[in-house]
Amino acid sequence: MKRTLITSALPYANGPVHIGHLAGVYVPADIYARYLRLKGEEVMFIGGSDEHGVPITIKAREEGVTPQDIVDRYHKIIKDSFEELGISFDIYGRTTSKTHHKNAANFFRTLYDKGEFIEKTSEQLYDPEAGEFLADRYVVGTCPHCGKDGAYGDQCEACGSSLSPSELINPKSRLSGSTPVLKETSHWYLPLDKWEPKLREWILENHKEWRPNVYGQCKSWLDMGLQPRAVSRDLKWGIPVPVEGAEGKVLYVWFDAPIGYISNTIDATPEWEKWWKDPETRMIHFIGKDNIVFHCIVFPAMLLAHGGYNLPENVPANEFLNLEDDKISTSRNWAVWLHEYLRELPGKQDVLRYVLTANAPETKDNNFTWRDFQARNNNELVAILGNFINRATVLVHKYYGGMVPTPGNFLEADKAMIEEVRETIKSLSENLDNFKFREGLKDAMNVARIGNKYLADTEPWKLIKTDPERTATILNLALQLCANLAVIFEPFTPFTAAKLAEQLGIKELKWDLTGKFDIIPDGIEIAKPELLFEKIEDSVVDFQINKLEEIKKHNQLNAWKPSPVKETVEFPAFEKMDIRVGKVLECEKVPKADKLLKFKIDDGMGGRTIVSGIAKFYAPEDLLGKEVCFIANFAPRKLKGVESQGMILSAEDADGRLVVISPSGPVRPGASVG
Ligand code: B3M
Ligand code: ZN
Repeated sequence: MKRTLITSALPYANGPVHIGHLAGVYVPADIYARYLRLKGEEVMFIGGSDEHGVPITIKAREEGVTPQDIVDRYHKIIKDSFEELGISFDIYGRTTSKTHHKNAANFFRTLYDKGEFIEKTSEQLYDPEAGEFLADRYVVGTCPHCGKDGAYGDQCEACGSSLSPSELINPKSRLSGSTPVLKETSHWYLPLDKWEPKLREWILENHKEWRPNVYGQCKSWLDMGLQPRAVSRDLKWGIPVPVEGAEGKVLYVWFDAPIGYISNTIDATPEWEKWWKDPETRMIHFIGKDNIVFHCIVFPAMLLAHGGYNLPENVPANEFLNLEDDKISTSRNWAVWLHEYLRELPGKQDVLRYVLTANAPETKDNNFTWRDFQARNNNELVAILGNFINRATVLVHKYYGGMVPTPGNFLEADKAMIEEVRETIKSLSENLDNFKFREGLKDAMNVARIGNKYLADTEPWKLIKTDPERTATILNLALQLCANLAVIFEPFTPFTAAKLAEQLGIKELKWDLTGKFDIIPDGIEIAKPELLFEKIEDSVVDFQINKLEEIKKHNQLNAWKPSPVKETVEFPAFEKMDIRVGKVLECEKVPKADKLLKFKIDDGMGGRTIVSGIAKFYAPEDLLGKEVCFIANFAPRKLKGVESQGMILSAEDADGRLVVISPSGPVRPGASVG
């Protein structure tokens, strides 16, 4: 293959990007692009914002601004923060561009003229007050699966079920709050079923090497049987359907967005066609797992229907990244936002890239924690990689004033080290060729480990007194190993690699330097060592962890709703419940029961024992002498061998802790509550 077109999913410009997006798509795509470039291959790396779609119009409506305002704002934030993280797009475009509007409309028109669409009329939800059809996200209601309110027409975020708007119980329009009605409308559909045999053969027969998660999802879609899919919508924001009589209709966002990859290539180069149509070009889509069907089934069907385009060679989709063991969520603000990270941890781009790759959710969902972030920085980047480079360069400065020493004969230990480095880099290349970035990063770090071991075994700091010639060989090889590290870490930690290359006087990093041990000529002077990584202190991650804790608290407060009021009861039923006030005379823990406290209560009737499950919230002495309310005619029951003659009343506070209910002024023991 001559060249590789790399695409990365176009993020919706309705919010900034977070670490989940980065770990899932942009960091691996960038590693791959940089790796191929280092190998001297021709690469085109496409990115861009997805600026259509209902989430954008909803956000605009919420803020009382136009959709264009929203996408302008977030396109800039996203683009700038990607750049600062070193994501090396050849172009970062946007789907509101003129090129894209024209290109997507032409694409649709070609399929339309070829008779590739079917036109169908169906009933869809319509807001009679607003006079608009309602896209899935514009309808909210009660989830038929979990019963929670606030489920959207396409998905319930509480339980994760996919829904269609007609399944919602008590649906409401988000435009006007009115109840939607069904109304007829006609749309264009791409008959995916027509392409099913081709897709089946292409994926299931010819791409068995795809990741199991991707292959598996495709197989289950294909096995269910493909249906025609609507490619237009009744919306105001989007690319108008380029057909007479289609007023008020736009291209469905998932029809236009992948065409955005093509449009952005057109903006990048007049030679765009060679990247899309020449069979000598391979195309790789980097995406998250929720985008698999669009990139493996729908977009390929569009390309087939159009004709003349290549299909992707691979679609290395990732699973999801969690944050501190909880699902990343934009609506709950449960995320580490890239633009905030860059502001709060300046100069630490490579640390984030490293940690996200080390924890990449390649085969299963994975987790990001700030403690792990700190540990990987301090124990790996600082203690292994930084330490080796620092030791080698400091010794060269100490013994030779920074001049690269001339090596003598290689001993067995040297040859073994060189061989091990070569083997490890070979494994690294294979891993990157197969989109195994996490494993690849391990290999890269192992090369630094080999360096540390080499120095520890050969002890040049001792030899310098007795065998200066041997010391020169060791330190020369150690520097050559540093040069190898500069190359192999470039895809992962490009800022560090560039600094290191400069320090070592390497003009251009190239993959074919790897495994070589004569990269740096002897006699040249290397720059003064400068620390490549610094330790991250507890205070830095504590700040981040506190920030997340605040968010969690805020979410809990916001999410809280009193439970629904129970069925109506008449006075006699209430009267049956005998609630009294009593005074706590004694209180102790119940042995072998960490939840239970045993109370002796003065009930004005000779006293009684009550066992209550509040030991987690009160120490025995806390309630001594306090007046509490209890149900006096509650049937006695044994708890851990103690008979409880009643039930103490309590309520939950904002942190889920039980608080005992007391009268607001003094009353006599045994007084009835009513
Ligand atoms: N904007 C969805 C997403 O960000 C969508 C990707 C488009 S790729 C052509 O998950
Ligand atoms: Zn639900």
